[in-house]
Amino acid sequence: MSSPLSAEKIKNHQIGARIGSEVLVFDAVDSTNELAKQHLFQDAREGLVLLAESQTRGRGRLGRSWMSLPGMGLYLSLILKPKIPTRRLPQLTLMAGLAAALAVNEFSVPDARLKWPNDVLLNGKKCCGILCETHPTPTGESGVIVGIGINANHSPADFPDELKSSATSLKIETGNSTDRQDLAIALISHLDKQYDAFLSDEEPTIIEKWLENSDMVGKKITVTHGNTATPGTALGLDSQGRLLVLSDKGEELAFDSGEVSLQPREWPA
Ligand code: BT5
Repeated sequence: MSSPLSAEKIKNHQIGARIGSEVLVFDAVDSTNELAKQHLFQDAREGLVLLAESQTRGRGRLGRSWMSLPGMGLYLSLILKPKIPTRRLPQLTLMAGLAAALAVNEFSVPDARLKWPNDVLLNGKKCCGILCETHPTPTGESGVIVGIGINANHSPADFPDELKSSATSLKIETGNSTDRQDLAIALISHLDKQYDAFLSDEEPTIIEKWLENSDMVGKKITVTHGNTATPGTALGLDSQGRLLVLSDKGEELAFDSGEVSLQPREWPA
């Protein structure tokens, strides 16, 4: 377990002009995304970052949970109020994943790879997940809570059996402990840069940057959406950030959400 996070120390780095202009650190919370939502409803400023030492009800997508052991990982939420067309909102998950992968890369060899839509992998296992949630603000703008969980100092024994084959941490992959304070500073700094670029760049740029940090294209995958599993080959992302797949039946499909499995498939021939 590394030393406790300090909002003062993080702010002293003067990392982000926008993201990280205000940083709050909590001990145990239910979910940093839930806490961020309360701050959003009280009209908190864009760029507010909330961090917690642990979460009792850390959440993933679709009601799933995020294991958030005390002092082992980074549990961060930030508030954005982007003035962008609604169609671009899903690209914020890609922007946050890119920033998280670049932050992880500062502490890791091999490089982190992105898996659509919201995972950061090390050696094919998940070390980080992103959860973006959109809410209206009291002033009528659209507010986005970006939640990021990164596994830093977990040992294999810290993961329950059901996560042992799919989850990993920086420590497991590199053999080194990571100072979570430094990881938080790197993450906030990359988020600030990538968010600025996202707002000012031409629309396809985020897609190109995301793809440069992913190995998915050309891979055999299975996309599960609702109750339907579609085996096929990943072709890339379209300009909105949807996953393009050539199904094994020869159809070209675009997914705006879903689960992707990269593992070798065991389908009947
Ligand atoms: C995610 O959901 O990957 C989004 C995770 C976001 C967590 C952050 S932490 C700060 C902020 N506050 C919150 O309450 N949440 C955010 P999803 O793609 O649905 O993946 C969830 C699945 O990942 C679970 O069902 C497990 O299978 C697996 N999982 C749970 N905890 C994990 C962990 N610590 N490391 C790796 N995999 C995990």
